[in-house]
Amino acid sequence: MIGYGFMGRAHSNAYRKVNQFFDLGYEPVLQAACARNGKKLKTFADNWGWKSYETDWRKLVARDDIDAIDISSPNNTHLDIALAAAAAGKMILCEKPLAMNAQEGKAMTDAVEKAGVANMVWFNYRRVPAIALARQIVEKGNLGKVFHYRAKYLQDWTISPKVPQGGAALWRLDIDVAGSGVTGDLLAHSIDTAIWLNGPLTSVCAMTETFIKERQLQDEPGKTKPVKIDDACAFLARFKNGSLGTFESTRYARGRKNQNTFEINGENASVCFDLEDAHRLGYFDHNDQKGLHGWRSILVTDFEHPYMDRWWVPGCVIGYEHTFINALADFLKGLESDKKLCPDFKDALETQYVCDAVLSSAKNGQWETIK
Ligand code: SOE
Repeated sequence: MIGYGFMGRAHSNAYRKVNQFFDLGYEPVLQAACARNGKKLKTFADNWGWKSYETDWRKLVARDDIDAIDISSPNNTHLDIALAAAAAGKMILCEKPLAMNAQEGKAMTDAVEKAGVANMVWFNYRRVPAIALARQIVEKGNLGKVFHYRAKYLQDWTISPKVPQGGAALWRLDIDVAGSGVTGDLLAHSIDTAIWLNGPLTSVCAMTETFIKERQLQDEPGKTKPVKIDDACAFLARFKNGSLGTFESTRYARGRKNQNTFEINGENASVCFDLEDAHRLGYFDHNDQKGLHGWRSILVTDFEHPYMDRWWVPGCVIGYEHTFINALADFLKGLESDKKLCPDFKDALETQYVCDAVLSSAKNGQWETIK
């Protein structure tokens, strides 16, 4: 595994737990962790039980005792690592967004396809049981014709102009490392979920804003640098199935810490979800008995709900970290069958095309068609 930040911890936890909760033919071995800062890396590796560590990712990729590479490092490192790992015949589990832009994402997708290596992207929210239940409801056709898809992804941690950019944790604010702001970081999640639940988007029209134009550099005290990322982004979309979409994301919604929501309105029923109330799925069924119509709030913890037979007894909720364990279990199970693993690089590339179209629409003020 390359990287030891927030995602390095979430993924390490998944590797350690997955076989305790799922019956799988494969068992991950925590063979080596990799990052540039050897001292911090050792502390991290010892804490999570990684057997060894490397400070140069090229050495890690060259090791023949390693079958899979997990890319948990910042976005500007994904391309080179993925190309090298694919060429070395390793499986790849890559953190989202797939790449800095679609051009990089396409090169990565071509490389894994050419090498024929198993690959996935950690769009963990697909593995929230309530979201997976929404997918089952959509697949059963309960919604009927879909008219509207509405998504929001709101946070508030960059409102202070004192928050610096760059360096560990704050690389998300640095365009050269992140590739974009909320579009790649947050809307990529919303778009991935939307494509999964409602099919492909065909065109978008977006606006973005950078509220704080200049920030101090975390690693060079006293120096500042212009901020080039999108702090906020809102876009309209058309879906292939004829429905209309609205998407909004910001890191300036005071009070919203990680509010990831969607609502789908169909002719027969609607579903809605809010990550801040993650174990519940809202469902409205127009076919309910007259006079008893109303939104149900389904507590998604029963054994028949997605993933929940693997966890506790009904009523006992699971959390954020479990979505990564569920995702890893699906990946490992996929290795045992011919079924396409998803979301893989190809799926994530679709999301990347939408992100690119959103950013260029925001620049040129025009509707953009999705490739
Ligand atoms: C950003 O704050 C972030 O950590 C994203 O990078 C994650 O993908 C998201 O799930 C939580 O928020």
